[in-house]
Amino acid sequence: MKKVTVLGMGYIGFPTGLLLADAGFEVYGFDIDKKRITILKNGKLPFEEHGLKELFQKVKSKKSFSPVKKIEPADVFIIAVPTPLSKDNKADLSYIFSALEKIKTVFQDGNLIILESTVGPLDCDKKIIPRIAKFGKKFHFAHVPEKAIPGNTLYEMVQNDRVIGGLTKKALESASKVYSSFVKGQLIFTTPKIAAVSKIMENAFRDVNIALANEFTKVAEELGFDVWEAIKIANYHPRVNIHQPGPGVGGHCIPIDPWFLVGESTRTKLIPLARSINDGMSDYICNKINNLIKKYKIENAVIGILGYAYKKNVGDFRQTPAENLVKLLEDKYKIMINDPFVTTSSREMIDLEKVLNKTDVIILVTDHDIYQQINFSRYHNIKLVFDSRNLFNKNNFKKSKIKLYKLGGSKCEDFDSD
Ligand code: SAJ
Repeated sequence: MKKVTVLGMGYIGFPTGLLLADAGFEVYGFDIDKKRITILKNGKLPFEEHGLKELFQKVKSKKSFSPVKKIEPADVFIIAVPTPLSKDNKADLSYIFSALEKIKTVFQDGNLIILESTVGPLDCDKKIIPRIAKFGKKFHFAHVPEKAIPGNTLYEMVQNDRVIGGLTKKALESASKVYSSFVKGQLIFTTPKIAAVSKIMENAFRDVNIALANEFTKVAEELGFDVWEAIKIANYHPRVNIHQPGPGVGGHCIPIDPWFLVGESTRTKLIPLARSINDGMSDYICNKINNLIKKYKIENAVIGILGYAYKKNVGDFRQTPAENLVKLLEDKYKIMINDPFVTTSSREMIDLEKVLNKTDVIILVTDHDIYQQINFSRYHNIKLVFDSRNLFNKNNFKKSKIKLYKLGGSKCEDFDSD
C-alpha cells in the first residue's frame, strides 16, 4: 500500500491528504471542483488552518502530494465529500455516490475504500457497501468518520483517537496501517455501523447539552439570576459539565448530524427538541433586541453585528447562527456586520472601527478574542451592547453611558460611575 487517492479537497480531505503525504504515502488529491485543483496546483491554500501552509510547503518539497483533475488509480481511496441533510432528515449520499462512480473507473481487485464523510447509521450497510460490491471486484471497506475541529484541524487529526469501522478483519488491518502513519491517538476498532452511530452520538451529545444551557438561559431571564455565574458554580460538581449558552449552534456537524438519527429512527424525542431549542435562539435574541430598543427609545436603530463566523477565532461561517439573526433583524433595521476572519461570504464585512462609529446597538454574536479589547467608551453613538457570549465586562465600558445586556443576565448593566 503506497498510493492513496483522496476524493474531496475540502476541510477534511485536503489536510488528511497532506498528513498522509508527509507520512510517506504517494498521495493524489482529487476534486470535482477544477478551480480548487488549479488553486492547489498553484501552491495556494483553499482555506486557512493552523500549520496548513507549512505542511503544504513540506510535502511540496517531498513531491509526495499531487492535486489531480482526473481520478488516479491507487491502493487506497479516501472519500471526504459533503453529506448535506436531505429533506427526510437523512444524509444526502449523492456526493458519495458520485465519488464511487469515479473510483469504479480505476478500481482494482483488493483496493481499500475508506469513507470519512459522516453518514447515517444504516447507510454503509444498506447503501454504500452494496454499491461497491456491484463493482464486481474484490474490495475492502472501512468507515473512519472525520474528527477534526475547524480552527485546530491538523492538531486534532494527529492527536485525537480515531474510530475505524472495518467491514472485515483485513479492512481493519489495512485502514489501521493508513491512520497509524500519522495518528498519535488510539485507533479504536469496530464495525462501520458503530463507527457511524458513535460519530452522530458525539454531536448529538454536544447539541443536547448546549440546548440545556440555552434553556437555563431563558429560565434565568425569567426568574432573574445570572446564568453564567450559576453554570460556573454548578460545574464545580465533579460530574457536571454544563455547556455554554449562546446565539445558537453552527458549523458543519453539530446542527446537522443529529438529524441523521431522527431520520432513521422513530424513537427520538430529545434530539429534535434540542435542535429546535438551539435553532430558536436567534428568534429569542431578536425579540430581546426589539424589546430593548423599544425600552430605551432608540429611534431608527442601526445595528452592528460583531462576529459572523459560527465560532470564535475562525473564518468558517457554515450554518452560522449569525445569518439567522441577521435575516430576522434586517427587515426592521439597518445592519452592519464585522468579522475580520470571514473573507468569502456574500454578506459585506465592514471594518470594525466603522461599525463601532456608525451604529446605535451592538450585538456580539461570535466571541473572537480581538473583540475583548474594545473600549466602548470611545463611541458615544452606541447606546446598547447585547453580549450573547458573556465576553464583555465592565472594563470594556469604563465611564460610559452605554447599557450592557448579557444574554442570560437578569438586567441591563450601567457603567456611568465606574
Ligand atoms: N457552542 C455553544 N456552546 C458550547 C459549545 C459550542 O453554543 O458550550 C456552539 C459554538 O459556538 C458553535 C457550535 O456550538 O456554534 C459548535 O461548535 P463546537 O466547537 O462545539 O464544534 P464544531 O462543530 O466546530 O466541531 C464538532 C466537534 N464535535 C464535538 O465536539 C462532539 C468536533 O470535535 C468534531 O470533529 C466536529 O464537530 C465533527 O467533525 O463532527
